[in-house]
Amino acid sequence: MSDALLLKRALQILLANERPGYTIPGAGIYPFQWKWDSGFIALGYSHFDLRKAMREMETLFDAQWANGFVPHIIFHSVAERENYFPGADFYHSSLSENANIDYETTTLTQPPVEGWVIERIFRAGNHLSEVQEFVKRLFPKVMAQHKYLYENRDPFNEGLVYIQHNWESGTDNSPVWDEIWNSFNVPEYNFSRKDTQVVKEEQRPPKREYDYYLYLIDLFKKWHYNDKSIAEKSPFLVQDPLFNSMLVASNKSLIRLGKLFRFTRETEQLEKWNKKSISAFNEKLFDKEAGLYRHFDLRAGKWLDGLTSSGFAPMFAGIPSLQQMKRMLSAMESFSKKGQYYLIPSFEPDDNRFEPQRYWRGPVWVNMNWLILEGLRSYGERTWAKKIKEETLQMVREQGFFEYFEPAKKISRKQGFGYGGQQFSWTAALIIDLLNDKL
Ligand code: 2M8
Repeated sequence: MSDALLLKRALQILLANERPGYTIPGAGIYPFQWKWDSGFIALGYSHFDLRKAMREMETLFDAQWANGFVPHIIFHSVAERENYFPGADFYHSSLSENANIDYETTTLTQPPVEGWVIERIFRAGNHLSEVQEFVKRLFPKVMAQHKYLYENRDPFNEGLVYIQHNWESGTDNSPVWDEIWNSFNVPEYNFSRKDTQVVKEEQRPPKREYDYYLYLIDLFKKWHYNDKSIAEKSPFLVQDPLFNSMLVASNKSLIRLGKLFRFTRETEQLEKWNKKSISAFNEKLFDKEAGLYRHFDLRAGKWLDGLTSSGFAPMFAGIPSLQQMKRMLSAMESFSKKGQYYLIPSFEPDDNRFEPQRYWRGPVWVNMNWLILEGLRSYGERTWAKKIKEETLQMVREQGFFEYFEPAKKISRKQGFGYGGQQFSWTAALIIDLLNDKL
């Protein structure tokens, strides 16, 4: 497929997934607005329609809570209620004193990509007063989100924030969570899965894992979604390298924007937060032996077992030194299984828990590839960045605009399809970005 055709398809997908004021990640499987998906989607829009890009972000922040928290799903459409589980009635967000009263949302968040997304939108249209006004309007909202995170998700004041649920990581069923699930018991829940009606079971998390996901939310409900109680009592409390990288990268973007738009007090605060975050990041999460960053389990007081593509995300935020970055390249090489696999599988292929088709347990994801290649480029590592870019385009050409992708090149060539949802928005949005890129 030519680049022109690929671009045309990508544009068609984004527009087909567009709903009034927001864009769904994928029809059938994800029928509402998702937080970090909206960030990648806005980036795609910024190449051809800045208004759509700005609107995607504005709609997301309309659902922000009183305490700055930004929920991970906004259940805009009543008509789609029956098509997704767990929905608004499971979360029961009004149990929290901070919940948004105008929108039905979840009570969990997702990686804070908004700061750097807004900077990219600004760069795409900085001469336009409409875009400048957008930045001025959104800056305080993103700032409020960061304040929420630093003040409520960092109980030991380390500069690293924790996630309270695997759904907050974005990498839902990663094998790194397995040992947490093995550390406690939960009841069997009775519910009807919606995801496995549209995607094959072997490409989604098993039912027993969903019981754990739901149980955590039930615990939080009991505590009225109070972060203090969650930090004190919940069995799941993790400092995730992807989530924290997005926070640091967004801090940096806000610092640059804050200087331009004279948010002086905020900029000083962001600089303080970031200094602390970066040094804690390198001291606590970098695994010298493996050559990449790890997840830290605050309950068990140790790294979680397993190497993931999230461990490469800190490059996007400029966190590793040049020397650490070089070390990460050899880790990346080993994820490629001597070139047999497309870069970058979501989980280390030599680990016996690796599953090439199952969601975040092995397949390649376009958003992770994009973040990592942007990170490499910022270090001047053009060869690797280009390699990931080309492999990503090739994989999408062979398999289509799927949610996630078969890593083995041999199988990809023959099979002609990927996994999970089809006509997937962030895949399309980021392909638009890659095709517009001069790398
Ligand atoms: C997946 O997560 C949702 C829950 O949030 C699900 O499985 O129902 C993840 O891949 C997540 O990162 C993504 O934002 C979401 C929508 O694409 O789907």
